[in-house]
Amino acid sequence: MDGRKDFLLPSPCGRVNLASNNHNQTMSEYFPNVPKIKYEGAGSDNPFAFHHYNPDEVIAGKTMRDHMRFGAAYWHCMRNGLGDPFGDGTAQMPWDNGEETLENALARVPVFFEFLDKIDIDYYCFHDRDISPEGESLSHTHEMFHKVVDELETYQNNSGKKLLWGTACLFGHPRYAHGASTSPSADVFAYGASQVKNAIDATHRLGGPGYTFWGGREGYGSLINTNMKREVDHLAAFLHMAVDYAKKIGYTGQFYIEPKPREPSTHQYDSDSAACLNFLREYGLLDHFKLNIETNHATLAGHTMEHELEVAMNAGALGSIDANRGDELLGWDTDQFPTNIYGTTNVMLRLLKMGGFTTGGLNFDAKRRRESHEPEDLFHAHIGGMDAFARGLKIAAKIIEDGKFDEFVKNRYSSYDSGVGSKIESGSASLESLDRYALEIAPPQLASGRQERLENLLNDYL
Ligand code: XUL
Ligand code: CO
Repeated sequence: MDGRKDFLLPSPCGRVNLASNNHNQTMSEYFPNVPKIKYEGAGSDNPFAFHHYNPDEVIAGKTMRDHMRFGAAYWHCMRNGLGDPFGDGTAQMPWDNGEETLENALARVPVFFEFLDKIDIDYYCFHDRDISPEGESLSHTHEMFHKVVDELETYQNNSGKKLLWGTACLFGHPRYAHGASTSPSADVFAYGASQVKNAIDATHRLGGPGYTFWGGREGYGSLINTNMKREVDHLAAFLHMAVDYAKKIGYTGQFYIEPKPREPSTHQYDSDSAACLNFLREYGLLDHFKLNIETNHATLAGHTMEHELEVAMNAGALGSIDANRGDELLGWDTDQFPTNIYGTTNVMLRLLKMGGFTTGGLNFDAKRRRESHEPEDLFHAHIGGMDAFARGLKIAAKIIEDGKFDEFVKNRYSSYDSGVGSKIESGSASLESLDRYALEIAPPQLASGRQERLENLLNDYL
């Protein structure tokens, strides 16, 4: 369980400690103790500086900024009170009066853009309900939503900051307790469709190159009351409607599905990369969707992040990344900031090999720990994540340039480059021809996989 259910709902949980009632519309600096974060190099001991992320430095033919396309998550930065299942929120947000009003929603926008400016992050992502509240009716909800979208558009235009992707929160409100497109209620399906229509409109208007579907409740609590076949059919119908609507309004952004195996559902239909790809293929959606892979979701699925990335890449379907990490001692989606250089190196290795992002980026779907409740902690958290990815990028570029791993792996499969192996790969071998072949040769001699040697080599780069 994570804190999002506390802050995406107008629930008292997680909001209790936020209201300080000293919100001041004319305040120009919401983070007065934090300077604009700049690169100072590895020798710096300034905690408000990048020690490794140098946005304009060119690595492997591109600036770090262009490789990374870092994004900040509106939900974690602006709406996460840092509550957990056992306690209320702790986050100090002096700009937020804790009310679910349009006025308070609008008041958060300049804070977020000051944050983006000071942390030097170019992109952001949001759910509809992060940026604006539920209203008295669905039309009132949409009306407030588009007013905040107007405000975001103004701030984007004035700052040059960009939307990476938009999405609709189809998991927070109690109406989605049984799912949205997979709810047994067709009226709930329709409400979800209405939210998605408006969220796609907003993403289109804000120039977002991507739109994400994360189906937190698109799964089941138990099969005892579930018609899985109908639910999955409905999920596919929902996504087809989104594809059709995008076409109709001329939105050419990339749709993403974000896999996660469970939490809050017991089983989420988009459980991992392979399950998503199979679903997309089965329902004729593969041409319209790529995957947004999140590290902590890979862990929950019992996979490494590298595994999830490679499954997606091999299908030409790696679209974007939600950057974070889990905690080995906790079995849930802790959404911690990525600080593990092994992890970031492994991600950047795949990304470089893929040729980099087109529409996607590295969105920090990550939150501070509950104890890191001061506004400046938002900066320490993102600085650490950005520096960790910068180091991962540099290490990965060097590994690729040296080519030692690639050469080893290439040699490991070289028996398929000629002779019987190339016949197998080209499809010109058969069980009979291989039977004749195998009977004639000496028993196969196996070469070592040298896993430990390669692990040592990787450590030499770190
Ligand atoms: C939930 C999660 C979501 C998606 C967007 O675990 O990762 O925030 O990224 O809905
Ligand atoms: Co995510």
